[in-house]
Amino acid sequence: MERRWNYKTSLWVDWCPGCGNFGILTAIIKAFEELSLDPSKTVIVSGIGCSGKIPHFVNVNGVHTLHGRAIPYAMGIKMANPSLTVVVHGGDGDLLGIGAGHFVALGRRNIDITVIMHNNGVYGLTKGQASPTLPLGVKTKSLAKPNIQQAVNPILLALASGYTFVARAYAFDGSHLKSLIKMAIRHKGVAFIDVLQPCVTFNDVYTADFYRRAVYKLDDDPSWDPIVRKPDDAREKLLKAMEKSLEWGERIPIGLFYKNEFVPTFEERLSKRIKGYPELNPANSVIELNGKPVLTQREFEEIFKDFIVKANK
Ligand SMILES: Cc1ncc(C[n+]2csc(CCOP(=O)(O)OP(=O)(O)O)c2C)c(N)n1
Ligand code: SF4
Ligand SMILES: [Mg+2]
Repeated sequence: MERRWNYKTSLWVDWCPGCGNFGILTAIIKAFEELSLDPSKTVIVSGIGCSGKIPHFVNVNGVHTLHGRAIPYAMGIKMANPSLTVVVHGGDGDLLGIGAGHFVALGRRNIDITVIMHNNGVYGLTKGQASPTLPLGVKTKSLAKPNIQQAVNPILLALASGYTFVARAYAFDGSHLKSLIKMAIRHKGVAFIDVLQPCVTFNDVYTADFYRRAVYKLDDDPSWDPIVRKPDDAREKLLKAMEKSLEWGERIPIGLFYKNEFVPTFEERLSKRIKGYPELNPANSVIELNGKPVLTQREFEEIFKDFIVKANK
């Protein structure tokens, strides 16, 4: 019989009413439900920001770590225990400002985790400064003058860094976002979803009204086929995705830009160097002292009992 889990925690969700983060939270919970992910084998890792609060609201393992450092935590978790489903949630400041180096490194490694970016164009938690995705010359209400820096293009950066699944979604198109999250989690390799997320408090330019008018689905074009079906197609599909990623303004494409499962994952590359990996990994290795385990399972559970996630059924 299929197991049903309750993925909602009972904590009060303290985002501003109308925030796009609510759409992302609903979509991730629905995706987990439909994939029937075991909460004890699933981990959400976040940085600091309004977006970073999400692990508190989803009843799976969660790590709310440092600003910009969600990706290295997630990489460590996945490498130590490759059987886990690992999902990173980060803000645009978190992933593409302070954490940009880690974002690029993860693409190069192609570790089998999913990165979901809450892209609101601002540093929401710290009162609306321009984030790395706010275009040059745009003035949101908390900026004294128009933005003096150029924006980075998250889709283009992900493609150039080596991400093997790259998509964009809109926070208030819940069923579309949910299906992309499911595809991203199932994808073999590193997946990135850039989620356009209205910030009702600080971003009065990229509002829900603006996105409702601008976004269109790549899928609506029957000739759009972003999936690499044989290795030789990769270059052509990558170039097409890069070109498509430049479209921004009155019309903004959402959907899948690129998917390539022919690139070996980091786990596969590592297994060629480390005997027994990934079956034998730090999470299931016995740590011995003088031929005896340092901790038995019971002792371990006793020490860490406050941290063990028990799913509500
Ligand atoms: C090392 C470090 N630098 C700066 C901060 C201050 N800080 C906290 S959240 C944040 C930016 C949040 O913006 P974003 O990542 O886009 O997340 P959002 O709040 O928009 O979801 C900053 C600069 C911090 N907590 N730690
Ligand atoms: S400040 Fe913006 S991003 Fe943060 S909770 Fe409020 S609306 Fe959402
Ligand atoms: Mg932000």
